[in-house]
Amino acid sequence: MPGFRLWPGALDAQAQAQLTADVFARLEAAPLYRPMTPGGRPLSVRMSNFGPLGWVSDPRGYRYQAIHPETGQGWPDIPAVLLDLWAATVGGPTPDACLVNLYRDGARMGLHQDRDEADLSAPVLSVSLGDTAVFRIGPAEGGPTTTLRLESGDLCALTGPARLARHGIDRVLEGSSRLIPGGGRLNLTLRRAGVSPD
Ligand code: MD6
Ligand code: FE
Repeated sequence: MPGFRLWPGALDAQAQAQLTADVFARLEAAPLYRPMTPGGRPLSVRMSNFGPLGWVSDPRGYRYQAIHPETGQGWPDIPAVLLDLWAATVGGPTPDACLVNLYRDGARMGLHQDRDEADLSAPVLSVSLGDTAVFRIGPAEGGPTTTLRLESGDLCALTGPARLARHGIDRVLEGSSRLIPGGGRLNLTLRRAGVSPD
């Protein structure tokens, strides 16, 4: 699919372990929680955010906001290594939001489009850590989808013509990695959510 980019094995074992430690340290200040869908059901994925803006969902809808909905505090900063990965892959103006997703106990994510960002021309970059996921992707307009596996250390991005592709996580192969303390899969997605300051 044009605009879908994949960098398999971009992070080696040591980089994965360091990034995982960085993420869990920041989650002390911004705990994972289960957002509610606008329809009032809890998501199976647990979430938090890093950066000036964080993606949230609740009965009022989907949006980006500067504070954690449960603690009322600002989100922790984005780990520097993630900003470096952005610069080395998709490049362009620096991201202002990093959504953290933790999949455990059969959590999955339905097909969706990432379209809550102010500028839909900026890419979204995803970093996978821990258990392998079955990622599904298809055209923005609907129609046939394909699946591929995202393994620990892989990066992928939705850019250009794939920016509004429909995508989701069918399932996570539980126990396929020992990286995450307590098991499961972490996914970090870097975005430009807000309005560019120029
Ligand atoms: C996940 N990823 O891998 C979910 N979004 O857990 C996403 O929803 C995603 O992988 C935008 C761009 C890349 C992604
Ligand atoms: Fe997404």
